[in-house]
Amino acid sequence: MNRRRFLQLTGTVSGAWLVGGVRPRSAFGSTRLLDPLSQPRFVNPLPNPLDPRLIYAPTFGSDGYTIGVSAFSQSLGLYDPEDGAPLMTPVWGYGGPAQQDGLPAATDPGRTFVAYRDVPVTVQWTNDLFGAAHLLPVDTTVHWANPLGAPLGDPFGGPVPVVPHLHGGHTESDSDGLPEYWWTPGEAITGPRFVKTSYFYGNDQPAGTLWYHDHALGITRLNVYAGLAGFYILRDQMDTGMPGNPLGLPANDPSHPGGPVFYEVPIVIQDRLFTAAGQLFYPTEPDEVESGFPPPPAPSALPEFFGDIIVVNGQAWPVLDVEPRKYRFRLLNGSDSRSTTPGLRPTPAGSPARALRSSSSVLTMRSCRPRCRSISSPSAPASATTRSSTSPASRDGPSSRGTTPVRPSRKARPSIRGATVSSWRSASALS
Ligand SMILES: [Cu+2]
Repeated sequence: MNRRRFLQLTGTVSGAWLVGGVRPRSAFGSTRLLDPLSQPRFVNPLPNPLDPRLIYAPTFGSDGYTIGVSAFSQSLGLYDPEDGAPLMTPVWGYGGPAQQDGLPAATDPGRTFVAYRDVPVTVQWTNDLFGAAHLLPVDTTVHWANPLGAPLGDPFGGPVPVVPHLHGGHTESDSDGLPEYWWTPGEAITGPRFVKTSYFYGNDQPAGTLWYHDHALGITRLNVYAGLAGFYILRDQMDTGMPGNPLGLPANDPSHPGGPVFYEVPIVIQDRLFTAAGQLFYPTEPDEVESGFPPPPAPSALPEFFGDIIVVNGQAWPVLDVEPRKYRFRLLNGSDSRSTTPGLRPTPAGSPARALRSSSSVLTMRSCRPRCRSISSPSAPASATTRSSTSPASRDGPSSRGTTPVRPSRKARPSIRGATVSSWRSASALS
């Protein structure tokens, strides 16, 4: 059996464990996790990363941005299995300094950069995680940023190092966010190859779908998992993103006379584990203890990670209202290890909620004819402090049994007659 085949098999097996709800208990200790079967599916509207309110606005000049990394809480579309109330999740995110339309400044995933070929942009990145320890268990026994130079295996309490990287970008080395270019809040401590915090992106490459994410040494997986990732869409004179573009691609038109229309939809798929209280959970795995040797320090890094709740554009198992027409999707696998074979298939007729619950679908599309009246995308990431009383779950009232998924009411949610995006398999990796 070659290595590739071995990885395929083991990846499939561990993925199946988690999706089926059977977990290797030893890995998670006594932590009570949120049961994926307790969560409603396909009720959270899918945010569109190209909604104008989710696109970064330049903050200085026409080509400059100031983007910070900060800690906050956000609704990822999870609900308390007991009473249906939305759960808030402490996350990290990227964000600009200004509030936009009352939406939070920082979001998970981060807002979208829309850049143009051969038009360079400058981003002043800041690390605003002042006073924060890491949200997740840091393995201090591996080669990592280790800002305090602590002895191997010592617990880590901060300060948190970050460094952003534009994935797929043709970027000058000093702005490429290599793993040893990190810095802590206020640039108090910097990595051994730190150069600067104002990054230059030349954009001298073909139009395409890029993404940006954290890249700090030895904790990239954790920082991305905490929320530090977002889209970077590069356009050119052919792929303008405007209605009537030379390629004839479906495009968005927020100022369409009949109301805004969104026919171009970036989609980032990420798998997560959550505690029963809605906190991000990342397992630890002590190495095997061989007799005669002292137990190794925990936590130690996992070879792979598979979450059992699928989050798409920052919302768990969302739904997208679509018209019977062509759409343009840009797909990004933002998971750690989970593989994805994107595909569209018709939603089974009948009771879609029940049929889809056990499927591998990550996103459902609900058809509306002839025109989607309310565009689902503007619902953006929920604010940090409010609990919406009009969320799909709470609108249906409390669920009587803890494990019963909260279903959308028939009145509020027309029956699903569309398509689903299914996932699993193939390969992804964070660079
Ligand atoms: Cu990358």
